[in-house]
Amino acid sequence: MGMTIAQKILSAHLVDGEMVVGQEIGLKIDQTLTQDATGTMAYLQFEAMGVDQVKTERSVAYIDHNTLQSGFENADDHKYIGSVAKKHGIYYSKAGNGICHQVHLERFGAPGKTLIGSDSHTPTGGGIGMLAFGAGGLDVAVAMGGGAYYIPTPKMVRVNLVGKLSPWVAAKDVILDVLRQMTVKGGVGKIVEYAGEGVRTLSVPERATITNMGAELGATTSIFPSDEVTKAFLEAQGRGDVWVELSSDADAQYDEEYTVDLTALAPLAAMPHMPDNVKAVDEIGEIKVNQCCIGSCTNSSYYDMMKVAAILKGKTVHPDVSLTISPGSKQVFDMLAKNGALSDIIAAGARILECACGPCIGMGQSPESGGVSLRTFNRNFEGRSGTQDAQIYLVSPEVAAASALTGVLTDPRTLGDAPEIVMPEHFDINDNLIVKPAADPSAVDVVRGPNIKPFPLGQALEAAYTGKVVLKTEDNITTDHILPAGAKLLPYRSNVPYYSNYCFINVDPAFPARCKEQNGGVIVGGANYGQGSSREHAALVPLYLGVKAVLCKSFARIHKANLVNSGIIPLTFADPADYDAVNLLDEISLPNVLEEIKNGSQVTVKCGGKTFMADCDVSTRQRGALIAGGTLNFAKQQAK
Ligand code: MIC
Ligand code: SF4
Repeated sequence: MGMTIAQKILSAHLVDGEMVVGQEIGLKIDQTLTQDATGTMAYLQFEAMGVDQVKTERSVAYIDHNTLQSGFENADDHKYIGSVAKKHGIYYSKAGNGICHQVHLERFGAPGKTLIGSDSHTPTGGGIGMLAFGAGGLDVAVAMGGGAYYIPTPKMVRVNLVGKLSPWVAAKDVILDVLRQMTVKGGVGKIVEYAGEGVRTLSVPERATITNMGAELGATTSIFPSDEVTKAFLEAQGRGDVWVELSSDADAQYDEEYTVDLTALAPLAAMPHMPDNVKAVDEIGEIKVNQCCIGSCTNSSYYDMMKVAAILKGKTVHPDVSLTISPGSKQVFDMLAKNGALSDIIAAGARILECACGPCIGMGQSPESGGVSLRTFNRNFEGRSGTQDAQIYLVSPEVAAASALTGVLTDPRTLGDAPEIVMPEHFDINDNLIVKPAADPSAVDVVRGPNIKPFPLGQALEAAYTGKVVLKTEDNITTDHILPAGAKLLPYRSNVPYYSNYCFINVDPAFPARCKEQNGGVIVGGANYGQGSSREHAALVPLYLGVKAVLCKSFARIHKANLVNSGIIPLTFADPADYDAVNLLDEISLPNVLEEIKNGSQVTVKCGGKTFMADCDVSTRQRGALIAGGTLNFAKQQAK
């Protein structure tokens, strides 16, 4: 039987297990990346593993999230990451060099290779035919040490792209349409492959916008074929030698198929507060806009910025709108400066931010109270912008720039002729913000600031567990709900004890205190619990607060893996109706949990006067980790 592109890369990297849908497989990882908000933990875990030099082909540590240095904390983390990178064979991309996914695509990614990154948008690499996964920091640490990365064998989804995008319609509209069709839960356990005649009409940055936001589908990853367009992009980056052709076999089998008619597509927007709450811009109408933010790992390429500059050229931003621009990388920024496009953007009245995540993660630029903000980003979860009642819409750079000029949500097709952007034959290459690892690692001292606290470790599982239900949530709880980010809290990513005071703060402010009073307990959730980011703090902090299990209707993939890594038991209701029988502060017990987890059977739950069963759908390897109280404990046991 023929294979899909993903299946070809998976089988070429298979080191453990069998590729049977749902069964766990272990993959050899060629490259890793970290960013600074998850990187400190990942490197502390890497150090705890005692590996001297990374065993990957390339590992890169980026500084792009915590770039607002309003105290010593972030700068100390940068210093720690820089020194640990230098010592252990990791390339270090300094603050100012750009957003990890954009820079990695430009300077390191390669078709046919595997990449894991401690950031959920790592699948951006799928834009050049790389099999790239978002993962928890510990998984990245293990891969840096040469260990396999484990995933349940995914189902295959094919998205057929038909026709060609019309003027003013963008790659962002393609992925918003896919989100409208598949929803934020629709991709869980699946790899999304793009195919069809429309593929060759899309440039690499457009493809990368689409694979980037595949994270919002909950997909394991997304991937495009590697073709002549990919080759031209890599050659323009001076890296034509890493190109290989990749396509699916004609008789490859897919579990699901969707179609996007590029020609018929219109400008779209994801309305507050979910990326799949998608409507056509002309259907939403001319709502008044307070802020437009252009950038993020979804839409900050040279191609995007050139479109924006052309729209703004010779015009002025509406008096009631604040427009921010964050180019995705130093390469993009520098090229805009050299060709004059930056001047067009500045002259129109945009506020230029450094090339980093910035407003996307609430690192500044929170909108005014109740403000409407149009963003070219990938997530519009409630409160993520830093303003709890802000109304965030996700749109293309074209819609954001057009609306910044008019002051209302604007269909750019009303602006006349669309700008034609030609991809450069040569990008400007200057890797002077990438620090190479030390030639003599023994001469490097790792620098640890006072905010860097040890990470919590789980306890071995006991025969039975009894505790209280410390929280009951609805469906679609994001990791931003579990642990908010933003400028005020991100500096505490390396300080779990402090960060724990903010766990679920926007869902139930009493949660941290309740956990302390009850000595931890069990969290009960709805469907798609833990969607969104890869931040393993969303597991490590509950672990610190004594949470022993999360019982919900279903999990998002990365969060579930992070829970297991931390030693928190992920349970799903065998009968979702039992969700209704469980209430906050009920006593909950798992009377045979150790035996049941050991034997791979369902877990008995007693709660609210009822006894019911829960599934613990994990692999044999993960059962070992749960019994040991987390993956690090398990690895140490096995090493004995
Ligand atoms: C995000 O977009 O939510 C982040 C911040 O990039 C996260 C990682 C983190 O929480 O540090 C992600 O997407 O994984
Ligand atoms: Fe950074 Fe936003 Fe991309 Fe996350 S989604 S990596 S915060 S730009």
